[in-house]
Amino acid sequence: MKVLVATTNPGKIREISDILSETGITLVTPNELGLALDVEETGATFVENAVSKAISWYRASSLPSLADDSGLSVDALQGRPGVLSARFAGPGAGDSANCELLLNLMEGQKDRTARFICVVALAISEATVITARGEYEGSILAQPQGGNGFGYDPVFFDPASGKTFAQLSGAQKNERSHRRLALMALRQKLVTQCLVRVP
Ligand code: ITT
Repeated sequence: MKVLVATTNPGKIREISDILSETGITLVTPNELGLALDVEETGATFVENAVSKAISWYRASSLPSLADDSGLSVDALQGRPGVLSARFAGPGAGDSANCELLLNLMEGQKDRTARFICVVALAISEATVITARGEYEGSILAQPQGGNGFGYDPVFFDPASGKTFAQLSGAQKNERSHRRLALMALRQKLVTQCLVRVP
């Protein structure tokens, strides 16, 4: 099955490609097709945004399109930044500005529990979109640590490894992340519906 990785985020493309490399799914990137698309994210939920991105890229490419809408949900901030994670510090804000704003808001907070959430949506036609969700719980540090990954990885402490996601190698993060859990759940749905074979 040939699938378009329907995202403009290079960190996501890298992780999705690595995680799915062990499946029978062949991925193509927007760059490889010479496609560029800016899908406005107006949904109130990860599912709404993921489905809307998957359908938009499907329309543009006529290929099965796999979108990812994801973000960080912080308990002490009532789930923020949530669906606004990419633009928490304003439109066009970069990863370090977003992390800095988060750390400022978390100053003095005792409850530092947070979870990464990822919803993947695979559009296989205009009318058929399969979704799956993954969540991974950790906590927010007071200072960034580590240089790997992207987004909020430097401030997200993973209790299982005792490190931030940015201190893990790509392979270590991909062994357990919210993105892996979502993609494996999606793969299971595809296998159940006989859309892919287990290699
Ligand atoms: P596309 O819409 O093109 O896929 P995007 O980066 O705008 O790219 P989202 O709207 O889903 O995607 O926002 C996701 C943001 O959530 C991302 O920019 C990070 O700030 C954060 N995020 C998601 N997954 C993450 C991860 O694994 N590690 C760190 N931060 C993550």
